[in-house]
Order: sequence, then structure tokens, then C-alpha cells
Amino acid sequence: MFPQKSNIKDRFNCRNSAHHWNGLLWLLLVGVCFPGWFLTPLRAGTEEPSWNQFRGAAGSGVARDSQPPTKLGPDNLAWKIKIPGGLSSPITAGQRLIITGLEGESLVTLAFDTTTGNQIWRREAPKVSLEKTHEFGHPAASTPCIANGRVFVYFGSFGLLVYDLMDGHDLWQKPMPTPQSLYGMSTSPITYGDNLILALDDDANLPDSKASRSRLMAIRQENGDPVWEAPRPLARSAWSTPTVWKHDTGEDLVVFGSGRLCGYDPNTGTEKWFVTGFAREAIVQPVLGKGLVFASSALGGAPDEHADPEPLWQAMLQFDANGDGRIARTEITKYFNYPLRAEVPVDHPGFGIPLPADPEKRKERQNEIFGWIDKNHDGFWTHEEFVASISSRGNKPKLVAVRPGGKGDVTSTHVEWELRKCIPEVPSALFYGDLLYLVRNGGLMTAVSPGDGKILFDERLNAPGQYTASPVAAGGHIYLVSNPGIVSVVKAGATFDLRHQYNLQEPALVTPALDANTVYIRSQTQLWAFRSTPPEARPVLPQK
Ligand SMILES: [Ca+2]
Ligand SMILES: [Ca+2]
Repeated sequence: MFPQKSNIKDRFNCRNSAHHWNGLLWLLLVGVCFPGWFLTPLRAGTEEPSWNQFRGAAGSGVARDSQPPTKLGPDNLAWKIKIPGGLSSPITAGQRLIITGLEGESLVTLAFDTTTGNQIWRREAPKVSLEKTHEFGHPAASTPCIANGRVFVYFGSFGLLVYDLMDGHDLWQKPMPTPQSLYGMSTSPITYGDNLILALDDDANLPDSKASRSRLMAIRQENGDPVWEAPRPLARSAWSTPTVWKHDTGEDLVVFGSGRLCGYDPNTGTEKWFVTGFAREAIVQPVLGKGLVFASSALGGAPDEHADPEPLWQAMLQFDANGDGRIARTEITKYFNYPLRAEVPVDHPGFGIPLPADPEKRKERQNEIFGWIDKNHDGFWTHEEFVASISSRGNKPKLVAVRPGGKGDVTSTHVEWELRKCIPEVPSALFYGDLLYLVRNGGLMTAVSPGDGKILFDERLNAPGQYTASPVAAGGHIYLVSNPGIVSVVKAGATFDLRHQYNLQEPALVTPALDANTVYIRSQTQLWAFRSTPPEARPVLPQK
């Protein structure tokens, strides 16, 4: 009942053949005058997916042969449409753009025409109870992916749904138990050959076991049949998306989990190597460049190994009800917590680690947290105890660069270099034009030399606030989006060069998508398409 793969391909080819004839004539006329334009328009209409998964093709965050606008504004806003809420990124293939979201209680997948912004199809996931998510999460946080005319959608609340890219009809679906996750699921499926790869890290244990239910799986894209499944018994909930690493000695599937970066054989799921010493919260996607793989963690967004504990202590003193400069066990109230982010109010869920909603369990957890710092068990947190605890905290922020070819624990053998400051919490790094770029809370952008970890610059974007979206790049420019909704455009290079900023005037937490000439940005309620002038609309310059 479902169209065969070949039919889907035929439909693509028919659609594109006319385009190719027109395009060929056009290229003969125009390409002679402007050879630099040759590649861009041709790729725009081909069936090659342009930004087909989280952070684009191969998860690089980079669109090759692409020239999106370097200034965003009403002049190049091709369209803007109202969309349901969600934290998944837009993805594109040819003329289709896909997003997921939550409309009322319905998990939806929407397809738009990239040229016009018109909706082409809309599908609702079967009704399921929605997974509980932290304020930092969302039931539609995983980015779908596209391969061979199919759209693969993962919702933590349901499992996998697969639709036809052109008309949205059902191809197959695979309900899966919702993993138990501190913030809610956000990992995204990726494509590998004819398979789909999905990492489901989980806080729940296997039956009658202390090992976690976490698993990594490869599934056939055509029909959902399992290819292999690898247990990850040590892994607890995580929010990262795997990366396929092609290197000199083969291919690794790199999976970042709680405290550990692992390399697997992507054809069998056999674990090959791992690096330890990360914080418990694994969020960023592993990034490739210069023959290395990069991954980082920063608990609570503290970017620096030598973070100042004073702002955290000052925040904690809000619990010092009797003003004696100590926090007593009897001063534990509803929001008492181990502080992570001094810049948000104590009643904000981001202030500390996630706490159970159930009052009894919450109290139990808070008492446990109290014990972490009250080392002498006298029933008080003193300033001295607090500072000592923060300073000696393990798993400090770090970014590592790993060489390929290792076996087993390669922490001491294959780590090329480590960086202990300027580490982002949520945004993945970006490798572009031979440099590694980072952006972190507060609007600080860092360029790092990928060969040795040397910091080339660490500069303010003058767009403060938290950063959740990962930076993306095309046409020699890097696009960075702050949670308050400021888009910064920075020229790529070893010297900081902020070129342009645009205020979306509403929060934006989602990694943008790029195609040949457009940057697509999802803000809280809108999807924006900023498009550079197509070459055919530009004035024809006299030939030299
Ligand atoms: Ca007190
Ligand atoms: Ca004490």
C-alpha cells in the first residue's frame, strides 16, 4: 500500500527534469558572466537533502555552496508564518521544510513550501499522554530527519513516526516507551546509509537490575525493522544527538552520554572506545573537524574551571531566614536546591537541579542535597563549606578533542587537548573554515584553534542572555541566536568581526536551518525565512 522507494525517486526526478532544462539554459547564459553563482542555484533544486537533520547534513551546522543574507531585516524577509510551540529545529529537503510542534495537546508535524511558506501537509501523532518535561524542555524538542523521500519524526511521548515527504501519508510507525529523562527527551534521529540511528538514554533501570534501560539502535529506514541494538547500561538521561565520524581509519558512530563520550561501529553497534570525565549532563552534539571529534559539558552552564562561587552563595543566602549567614537544615523551603545558575530567581526551575514535584519526595531530595555540602554534619551550610564544595566539585567544565583509532578507555591516550574555560552549556560547537567556534550564556563567542585548543578570541556579542541554539554557518558567516531573540551575524575568521544584529522581538531557542540562499529561524511563535536576492533578480552587470 505504500509507494516503493523507486516511485518516490521517480517523482523527484520528474519534478526536477524540467527544472534542469530551464536551469541548464539559464546557467549557459548567466554562468559565463558570474561563474561564482554556478553551484548554488543548481544545488537548490536537486533532490540532495540540503539541511536534512539536526544541524544540517552530517550534523555539521554548515551549509556548503550557500549564500544566505548577511543582513536580516524586512527587506529580505521572504515570509514569516505563525507556528505551534516547540524546540525542534526546522529541516529542509528540496522545496520542503518540516517542523514539529505542540498544538494544544496534539504533537504535530508540519510541511511547508520553502518558496512561499505555504503549508503543504499537517499530521498529528496518535493521542498519547505527553511526557513530563522541565521548563527547559518541550514535548516537541527532537528534530526530525529526512532521507530518501521519508520524514522520520521522534517524539519522546510516542516513539517514531514516518511520513512521505511529498504528501505526508503514513509509511510506518513504531511506538516506544518514553525514556525517563531529567528534562524530557530531545535527542534527534540521524541517518546512516539505509538506516536510522537513535540514542535513547534513560534514567529508568532494566527490570530487577541496577543497570539503566539506555540503548542505542539502528533501524531500517524502509520499514522500521531493527538492524542492531546496543545496550548502554551506564548511561543516564542525556540530550545529545549522535554524529557519524568518517576518519582515516574507518567510521565511528559517536554518542555523547552522561559523563562519557563513546565511539561505536555504526554497522554493528559494537562499542570501540570511550572518554570519561564529563559532567553528568550531556547536551551538545559531537562535532568533527581537523581529523578530531570535539565534545564538551558544563554543569549548569558554569563555563570556567575556576568559576566564582560567590554569586551562587549570595543566591543561596535568600534561604537564610534568620540572617545568621548560614543555611540551616531547618531553613529548607520549597525552592531550596543545589544552585547552578545564580542569574535566575530561586523559584525558577533553572536555578538548581530538577527536583521532584511530589512534596515528600522533594523534601527527601532536598535533605540529600543538604548533606552534600554540610560536610561536618552539624546541620548548617557555612560560607566556608559552600565555597570548598563548589571549588572541589568534580567533572568541571571541559571540551575535549579526541583522535581516531583508539580502543577501550582512550581518556589518557587519544585526547589531543582539553579546554577548561569558555565552555557552553547547551549550544554545540561549530567547526567552520578550519576554526572551532563556541557561544555561551551571556553572549560570549570564542574561537579556538582546533589543532591545539588555543583560544584565538573570546568576545562579547552585545546580545546577552542565555544561549540554547547552536551556531550555524554559510557563505563565510556565522549565525548565532540568543534566547531573548537577537540574531548576530559574525564574519568567520581568527579575528572577531561582528557584522550585523537583528532583533526577532520574541524568544528564540532553536538552531536555525540553512539552504542555498535562506536562513530559517524558529522563534517562540513564528518561523522566519530570510532570503538573499536570487541571482536572476540581480541587475546584470556589464561583462568585462
Ligand atoms: Ca540561617
Ligand atoms: Ca556544616
